[in-house]
Amino acid sequence: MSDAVSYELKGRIAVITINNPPVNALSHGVRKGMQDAFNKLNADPGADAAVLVGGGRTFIAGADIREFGKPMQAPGLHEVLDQMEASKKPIVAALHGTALGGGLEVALTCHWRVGVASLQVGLPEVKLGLLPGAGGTQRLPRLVGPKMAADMITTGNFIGAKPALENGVIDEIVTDLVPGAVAFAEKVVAEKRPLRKVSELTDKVKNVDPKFFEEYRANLKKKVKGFLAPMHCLATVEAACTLPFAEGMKREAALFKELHDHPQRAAQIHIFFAEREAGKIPDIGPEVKPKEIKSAAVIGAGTMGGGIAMNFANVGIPVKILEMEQAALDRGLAVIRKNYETSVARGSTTQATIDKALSLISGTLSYDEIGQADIVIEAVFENMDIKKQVFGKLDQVMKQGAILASNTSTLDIDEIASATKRPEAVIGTHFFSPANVMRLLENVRGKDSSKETIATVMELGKKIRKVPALAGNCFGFIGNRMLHGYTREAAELLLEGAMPWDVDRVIVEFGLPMGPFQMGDLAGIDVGWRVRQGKGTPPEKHNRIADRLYELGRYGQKTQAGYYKYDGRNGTPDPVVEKLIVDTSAEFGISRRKISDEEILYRCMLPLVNVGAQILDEGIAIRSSDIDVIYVYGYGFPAYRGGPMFWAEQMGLEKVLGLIRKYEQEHGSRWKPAPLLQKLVDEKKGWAAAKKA
Ligand code: T1G
Repeated sequence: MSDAVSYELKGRIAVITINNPPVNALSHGVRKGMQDAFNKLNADPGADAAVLVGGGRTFIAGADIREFGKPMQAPGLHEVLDQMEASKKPIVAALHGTALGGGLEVALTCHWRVGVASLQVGLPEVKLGLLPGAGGTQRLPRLVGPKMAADMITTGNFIGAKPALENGVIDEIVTDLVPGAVAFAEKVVAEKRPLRKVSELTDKVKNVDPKFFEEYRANLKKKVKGFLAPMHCLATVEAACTLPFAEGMKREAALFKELHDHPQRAAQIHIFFAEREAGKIPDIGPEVKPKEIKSAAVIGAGTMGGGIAMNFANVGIPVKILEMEQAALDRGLAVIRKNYETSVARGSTTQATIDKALSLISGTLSYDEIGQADIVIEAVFENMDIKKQVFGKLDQVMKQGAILASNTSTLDIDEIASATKRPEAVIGTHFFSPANVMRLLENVRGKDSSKETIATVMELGKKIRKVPALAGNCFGFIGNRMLHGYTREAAELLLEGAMPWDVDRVIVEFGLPMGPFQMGDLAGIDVGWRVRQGKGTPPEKHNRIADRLYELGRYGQKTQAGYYKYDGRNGTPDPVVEKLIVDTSAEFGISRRKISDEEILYRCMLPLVNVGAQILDEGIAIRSSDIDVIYVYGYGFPAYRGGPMFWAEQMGLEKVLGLIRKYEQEHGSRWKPAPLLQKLVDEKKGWAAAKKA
């Protein structure tokens, strides 16, 4: 047998074990080993049945994602599955950990399935821009019916052992996996049960009302937002309910190929691996042990403080929120309770779950009551003096060994740390609003942040179900520093001829949840104005329109007027703003021109890439894929475009540089290309070549 697959008899049951750590992906070696094992089973007079099990922490977690886009080596998965289904001897899948994608498809091809209580099963291919391509779309509906199959396949969400048992995905929950599965197989043999092939089941897929798919498709259309895969997934489930199995399999294969060959697949797989890569810090090895965070404190019960506290409570970590006044504390705790109640009302969580979380959140007005927390996160007003005061106080009250973190979104971590005698324990933990929802955690290392402090907040990020990425210390770190170029160009485009609703339409069509002016109206035009005042620099031409809106008291959604006029949250173009913009151009002697959608897109997106290249060159970002993770999980950049750096590389860095040079000629030095971009183009290399050692 091959190293990846072993075959061992337990009594008259052959136990076939997959060993391909870390997640037993269906690599070529595993497929070949399975083929050999099942050949051996059917030729083995000493075996009446087989149990298929995964070695280590999980059953098969899918096809080997690294093999996509490369020529597939034989045997292919279909060949192995056909061989398994044709087996003359019963095969029982023994499931633990996460049986996902091709792994669940292998299990669905077995004649029976048992699992342990902690099992998770799912078909998450849609998250990779794909669909289940090994029969999952035809077999799962035959077990659970079209509704549940469509829900699981179009979302990629996992289900636990209990719903899996209740819906027939597994036949039994066993306490001890292999002995339980062997006993189940022996029962099947003893009872001479006929081999049950899921592909032959029809009850749940016949006479399905076509209206079901019409309605499901209409609802799904509202949710997919530019992602191609979900609709293809639904079409395959429909095929399972309208075509014979073999025809349905052909439909699945055809739709799978369409997705496999589409650029979205490469982009979403890039983000899958980028998310995992972002957690690895080159100069921090496994010898650096993260501290365990068993308790937390948050300074400030505002929008960010409240959201940050919820993250800790949601994973069972008690958190204490400190405020200066009782009224502010009460307000903050009330907002948290309301957010939880909204989630229950929406059905995204249960009353029991939020009761537990709320029981872990408490408030205080005294610094003395937070000193024993393992980590404290400061989320007060974005002002250096206030932050240094807070950190000076934290330095006095926090126990030695505690992590002192700041949720600052732009300010200098080293200067904040200078207010303490323990800069090694100070670090930035930049959450994104709403902090209990947005998945990104941009951690910011200061020059004195210790490796242990960094390792701790990177590990914590995963624990509170965020996607952690590490940035170096500079104004605005990675995300906000890049954003400046994007918003600057958007403002310039208004002076030159575009309207806010033109720019926002192009950006939303590109795949972001909103454009820069809708974002400005949501964040508050007054907030932007105050930040500019705070800088104390002379007013700039490109901010004139925003300053005018501020002077007119148009702060955005909160005043029901900003770049748009509002009816609740619904913004519509406003002739008042149109006139204000045209007048401002005239004031600067700018003759307005028609600006193409393509120019709008490039003028807004390419500053992200150019500044991204500069950030990479400075080592503020460890790798370009970290920048992609930050933009996808923090700024709503569509995952099906892979993030700004991946998008640029797909477009071709030479073309990108050409466009930047063109805009430099037309609009001046703010478009000066990053030297790294020039260097990579000269050397005909990609971002990977820029990675610091
Ligand atoms: N292929 C290759 N590598 C994989 C992998 C896979 N399927 N799954 C995980 N890894 C690597 C991962 O990159 C990381 O590597 C390490 O394993 C640990 O992963 C035909 C088309 C299983 C829930 O989409 O969701 O089947 O960084 O850090 O947090 O229909 O991994 O250590 O070098 O994520 O404990 C469908 C993908 C494939 C599941 C474990 N399957 N994996 O989470 O560990 S498409 C999936 C996950 C398919 C068929 C189709 C998670 C996990 P490294 P990790 P984790």
